[in-house]
Amino acid sequence: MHNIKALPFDFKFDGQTIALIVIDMQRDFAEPGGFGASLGNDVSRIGTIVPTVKKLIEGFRQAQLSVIHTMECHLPDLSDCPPAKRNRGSPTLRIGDVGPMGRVLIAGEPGTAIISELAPLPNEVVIKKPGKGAFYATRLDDELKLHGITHLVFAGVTTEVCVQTTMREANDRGYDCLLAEDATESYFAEFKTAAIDMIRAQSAIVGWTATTDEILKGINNV
Ligand code: C5J
Repeated sequence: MHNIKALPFDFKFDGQTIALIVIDMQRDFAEPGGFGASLGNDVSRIGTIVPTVKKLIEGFRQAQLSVIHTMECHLPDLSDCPPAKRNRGSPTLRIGDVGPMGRVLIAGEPGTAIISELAPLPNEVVIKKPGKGAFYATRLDDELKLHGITHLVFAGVTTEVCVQTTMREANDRGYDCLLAEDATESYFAEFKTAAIDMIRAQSAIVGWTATTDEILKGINNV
């Protein structure tokens, strides 16, 4: 049995049953000219976690544990993008519009790609997701079951949107979920703090949180 020092109490798991899910570390959320910026956000906050997310990914790879990446994106014909999502608000660019990094949030476009420092290896699962949650309209649950995964560590962006939505979906499906506090970020500092508090409140009602260093110690049984 492995043990990670976490809040609100230690997170325990058996050897190969744990996987890392890196949520939406895409240029569209982290760079000027992408989807995040089109909504009026200061995207510079997202880049600050790249070294920590990289350290976490490398730790999982070295421990020969699964790393799964997700990408929020849509088909070029937008058939998987509900009008309610595309037409909401007054962004400077809507999903599918042509921006400085290609068509916003469209699969295969330069801006939709995962940040190069965090690029998936050829053997790693990449889940393209049309929603905020990574289980909605994807094969994620099947992939996890196929590999006997019961425990999930989460990193990525944004804490209170795609990360938290996916953790809630996973929790409802029976996975034990742990968020790497310093490997997730939001455009809003207060939303990140609130999301972390919400997740681990009420005896881990959605899941646990821990630092990347504690997670790496735990997966290596240090
Ligand atoms: C958002 C995400 N914030 N990955 N997506 O639209 O959190």
